[in-house]
Amino acid sequence: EANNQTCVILLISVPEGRLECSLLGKGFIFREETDTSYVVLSPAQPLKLPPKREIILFSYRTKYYDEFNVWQEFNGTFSLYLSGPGVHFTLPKLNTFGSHMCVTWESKSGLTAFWVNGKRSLRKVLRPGHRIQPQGIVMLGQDPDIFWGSFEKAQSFVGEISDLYMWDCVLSPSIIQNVYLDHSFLKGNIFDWKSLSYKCTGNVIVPSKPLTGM
Ligand SMILES: *[C@@H]1O[C@H](CO)[C@@H](O)[C@H](O)[C@H]1NC(C)=O
Ligand SMILES: [Ca+2]
Repeated sequence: EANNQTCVILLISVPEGRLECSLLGKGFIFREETDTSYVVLSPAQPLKLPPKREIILFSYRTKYYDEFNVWQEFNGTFSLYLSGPGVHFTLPKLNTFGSHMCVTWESKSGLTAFWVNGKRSLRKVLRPGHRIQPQGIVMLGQDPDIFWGSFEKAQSFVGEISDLYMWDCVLSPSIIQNVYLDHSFLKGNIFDWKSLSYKCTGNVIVPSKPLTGM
């Protein structure tokens, strides 16, 4: 509870407004389970993309729907949900030395795959023909059950997220492997870690020095 109080004080003392600077070599560190810490990301263009608890990995929510949410479930499977329906994948565990995860979904066919450290899962079909709606909020760290709020501590992310990229098309397998292997690829046209616009709320650390050895 004392920590929560500190968070509130921190919140007040943090100047309003978005930070926009290069995150290259840095990451957002979520230090503890909270229902107050999150990072809101501002896309470079509108989003219109064709342990023993649930963990939200990525959430994009519009007013009434969880448009595009990536979860690690209670049972350890990984899921992508698009405004309701979801598909589930059994994948290698995320590990403490860092894992590279990529999710691809193609609107027309609904083909969905998860990639972990450059290897692709089998593909499944999710909502062929569905369209993701614009004007939502992308959030790391919390799962909003309403627009911009109603978080649950038990679903929060604890750990470190870095190198987030998003494109409005499905990248070829060789490009996805290059993202993992040597970081030489096209700029993310929705999110690009090298020029990300974001705003942290609560207890989220952005180290000032680049991480080494990653
Ligand atoms: C894991 O949990 C999800 C979400 O509750 C469920 O849909 C899926 O069938 C489960 N998978 C296994 C292998 O138990
Ligand atoms: Ca929730």
